[in-house]
Amino acid sequence: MMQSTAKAHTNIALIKYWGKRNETLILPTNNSLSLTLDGFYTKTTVTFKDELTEDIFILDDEIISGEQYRRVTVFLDLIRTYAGKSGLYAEINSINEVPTAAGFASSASGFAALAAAATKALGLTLTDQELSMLTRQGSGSACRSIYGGFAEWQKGKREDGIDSYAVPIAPQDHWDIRVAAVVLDAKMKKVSSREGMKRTVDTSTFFKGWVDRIPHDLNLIKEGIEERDFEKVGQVAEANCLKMHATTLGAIPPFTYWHDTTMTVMQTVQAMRENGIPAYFTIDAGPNVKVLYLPENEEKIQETLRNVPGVTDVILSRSGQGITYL
Ligand code: 2P0
Repeated sequence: MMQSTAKAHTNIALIKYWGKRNETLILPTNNSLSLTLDGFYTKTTVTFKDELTEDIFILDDEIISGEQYRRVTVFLDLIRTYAGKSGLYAEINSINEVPTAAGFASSASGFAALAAAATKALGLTLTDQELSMLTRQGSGSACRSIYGGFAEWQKGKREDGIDSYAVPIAPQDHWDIRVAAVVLDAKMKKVSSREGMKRTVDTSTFFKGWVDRIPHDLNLIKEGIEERDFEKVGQVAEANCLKMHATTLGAIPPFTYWHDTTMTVMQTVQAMRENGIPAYFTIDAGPNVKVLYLPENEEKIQETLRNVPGVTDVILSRSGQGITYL
């Protein structure tokens, strides 16, 4: 039977992907670097069946239609073409263990699990780089979820995108660094990351400054990861996040993902540092905050963050594994 099940974990970017140079192929303007998280994953079974006349996508026991369905079938078309199996449709059954409230993009673990299961079901044997390159075309950040631990998405130079994929930087067991996802009670009008990064590339006065500084941040953070230097990694990650968010303020029209509680959590993290507890924040395209910390400070970090007014939950995670087949 042409069936396979794969599990992929989501990842948090410490050097952010923010800007595309090609929207169709999903080619980025800058390299990014992330930590895969063990707490959040998607498990997907893909079954290709001769009798199907279209794909069926079931997510958490619900049949999906609309834009979410379209993105999945367009991505499967790409894999079918790659495998020379056009006209062969699949049932896709996914379970998401990524709480949407935590503000993690389930698209990262979702497209990574889908790419892995679909290619395996079609009998393709791909290298991790080939799988990452394919996965990228489903959702950019997903190409980093092929690997456990730390991974870097190399933007590549080619127009056809075959040199744009993620590579492993350090495995899951390299370093027990942890992430607290701080969930806020923040109801905001959403600017999707796709729309937000496009507006920034097209209009933000600060975009050039963002791109220019990436090589510097990447070099430093890679040194920090290798040396397991928490301060170095934390400082670079926090500063990189602030620069990414600064670009949105220079866009036309300007926008921000921050809520007043976002600011309060950021200040709480900085205050913890002043009190001798090392912790650093990073924020994606939403109001929630992710806090980097070391195991010995877990209790204090969790308690402090839970006590911030407007914080509804704190979800802890460790370094996670890459793609696994079940
Ligand atoms: C990241 N984000 O590096 C950055 C930081 C959001 C902020 O990747 O359009 O869902 O599917 O390639 O991967 C979110 O963007 O966007 C994202 P597409 P994606 O994690």
